[in-house]
Amino acid sequence: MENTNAEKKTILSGIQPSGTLTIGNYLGALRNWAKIQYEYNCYFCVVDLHAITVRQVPAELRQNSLKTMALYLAAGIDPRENAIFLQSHVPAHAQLGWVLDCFTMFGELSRMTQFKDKSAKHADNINAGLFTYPVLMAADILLYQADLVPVGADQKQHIEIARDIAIRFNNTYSDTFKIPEPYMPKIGTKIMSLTDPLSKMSKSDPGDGSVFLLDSRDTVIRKIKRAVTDSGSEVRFAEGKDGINNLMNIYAAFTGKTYGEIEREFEGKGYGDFKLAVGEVAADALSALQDKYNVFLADKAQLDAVLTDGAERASYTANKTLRKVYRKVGFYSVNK
Ligand code: ATP
Ligand code: LTN
Repeated sequence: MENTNAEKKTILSGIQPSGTLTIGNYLGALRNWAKIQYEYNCYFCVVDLHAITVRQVPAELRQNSLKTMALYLAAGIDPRENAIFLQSHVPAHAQLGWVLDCFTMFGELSRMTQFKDKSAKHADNINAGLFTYPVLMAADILLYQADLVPVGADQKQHIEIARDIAIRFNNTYSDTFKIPEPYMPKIGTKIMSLTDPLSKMSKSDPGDGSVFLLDSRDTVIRKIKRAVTDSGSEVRFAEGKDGINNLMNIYAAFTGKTYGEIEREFEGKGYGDFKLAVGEVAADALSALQDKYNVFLADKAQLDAVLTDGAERASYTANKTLRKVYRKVGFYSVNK
């Protein structure tokens, strides 16, 4: 039986419109949102404020925001059940972000792996937003009193800091924020780059390391065929075989097969056969997604309607939390 809204737990998650989504975003996050959307009260956000921590071309950012939205819908996220919205349409995110900046320590932000990685990648633009990124993410989550945050493994550290900030705020005043938990899939939680299986597949990486959700069938198959693997030939999940392990993870995530089943399926066959099979299951899944995506992207009026409705629903909840926070920290409000 379906839970009523009041009994349902709350979920919030987001993806940056910083490029075209990858199969990492899909398997680590988006696909799981679609699976759990009816069991929870969900807020799914396109985090455009986060995206400008890295310089974006304005016209591309606008387009990528709509494309990301259309991919949410194509993945099956139902806008009648869930609030789907752009972060910049709900000013409470930036407003709470500022308050929480004052409850976050320089030292704890300095330890964030994503900050270290991104500041190495963008050494010419290590801006303050890149540094305080996790605080804005904490605001995203805490505004909705989210119980769970479905993300890939790379975001675990950011959810931990969101918890620490929430606990600190609650201890300073009184219970204000729900303390959120990460919610990660068992398979597909960290898809690695095809060209460097020791680093995460990422949508802002140019080149052939990432399979993008809008890649053509030929491109998907070509990229996977050329994926870096070791010099062996046996399809087996084992330490040190990072490239093969990653492809097995991708294959398992798309087919639902276990590693044991995959090993048996490819016994006596080489990496070539295996790579082709991985390429084909990925390409099949993406082509079904792309057909739906094209329909959603073409209907701009519908996308705008979803965004308007989503922002309205999100603002209602977000503003309730923000008012509470403003009152607790001591901001004066005029009696109306
Ligand atoms: P960017 O390259 O712009 O930093 P990204 O590809 O790392 O972006 P995000 O927008 O930062 O993606 O992440 C959106 C969601 O996708 C998060 O929940 C994140 O954990 C998940 N995710 C991102 N990359 C992967 C991956 N390689 N494997 C599994 N999940 C991933
Ligand atoms: N930091 C995330 C994107 C993100 C997010 C969020 C995820 C921003 N706000 C709130 C979950 C909940 C990322 O870089 N992957």
